[in-house]
Formats: sequence, C-alpha cells, structure tokens
Amino acid sequence: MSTDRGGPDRSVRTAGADGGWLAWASAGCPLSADGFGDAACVSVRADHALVIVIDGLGHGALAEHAAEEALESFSSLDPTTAQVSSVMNALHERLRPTRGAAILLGIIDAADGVAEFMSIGNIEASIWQAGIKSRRIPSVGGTIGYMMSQPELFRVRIRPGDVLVAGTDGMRSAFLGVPPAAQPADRFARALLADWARTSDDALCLVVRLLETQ
Ligand SMILES: [Mn+2]
Repeated sequence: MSTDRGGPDRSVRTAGADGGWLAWASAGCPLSADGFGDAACVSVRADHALVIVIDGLGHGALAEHAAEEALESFSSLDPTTAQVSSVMNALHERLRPTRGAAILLGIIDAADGVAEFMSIGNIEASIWQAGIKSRRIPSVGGTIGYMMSQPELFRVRIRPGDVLVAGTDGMRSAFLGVPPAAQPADRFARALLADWARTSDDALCLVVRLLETQ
C-alpha cells in the first residue's frame, strides 16, 4: 500500500511479509520523483532469514540503479547457505560499475537462536531484545562498490519477540530509541518513517520481528 506524505514526490513506499516465524516491513520515502536510492528486503527459507538494507549513494536515478543492482544480486541468494562476509564481497564486485551504496547485511538463524550482521556505510540499526533492551549493530565506514573495509561480524543471540530496526541516513538517529512495543512490523515501520524521516534525503526504515510461534 502507499499513502501520500507531503505531496506527490514524497509518497510512502512499503514492502513486507508476515508469516511463519518472522514478520518484516519496510517504509520508505524518496526525496524526489526521479528515483529512490534506498531499499530493503528480507528473504526467508526454512529457519534462516537473510536481511539487507541499502542506501545507494546520494539520491535520484543513479542511487536507485545501485540499489536495484544490490537487490537483484540479493534475490538470487539462498538464506540457508549464504555467508554474510562472502555475500558482502560479492555485492562489492557487483556494485563496482555503479555509484556504490551503504549496505547492512544480516543472517538470522532461528534454529540456533543467533544472528550475524555486517554494516558498511551509514546505516544505523539496533536489536530490541525482549522489547526493552536495545543493542546497537556497529557499522564501519566505506562504500560498497567503491571502497570496502573488512569488519568483524557482529554476532548476537536472538529469540522470539526480538525486533530488528534499521534505517538509512535519511532517518534521524533518534528513531533507534523508540521501543517497538507489541505493534505489528508494518505499523511500526510506517510510524517511524512518519516521525523521523528527514526531508533532505531518501529515507527508509526496516522492522523485522521474530514472532512467538508456539
Ligand atoms: Mn542516504
């Protein structure tokens, strides 16, 4: 679904899915009508989920092109076999002909109760554990497709009820301080966007909730 926010060039774009052990939703808002450089996706297979948040450098058509390349590469991955660091390396090669992007990549393994993340560039993210305590996912400088560092993987225990929240730099940092409470992922993502998006850049936030299935 999509609703207007501040005129025809600032329409809200949403995506997501809900089912099994995980619900995810993204809400985003392009700076201008000539393209949207921010994107997010979650791919689920069996007990594994692969998460990506992308901010194509700058905004407009060239930023959107970088984001689309990253998404296309992401869509071919198998969440049960993918490895965070090798996927990040592959994205770096794929995005070389583009203007580049900040990328957060994560794998959630619900069977082992563990998640691994790597964040390069200016995407901010936290995991809300039991809805009350948030742990920041560290990011390092760099631009995928242009200049990539090799950060350590961030590993964290996860369990049903935990919520991952991530946003591009079009979101004011305070969005990470808002507890998710029990609201559905899509409602929370849209609320964060409405409250914390800047008007100076593409903006997007992603919410991933691990559902209590039993
Ligand atoms: Mn940005």
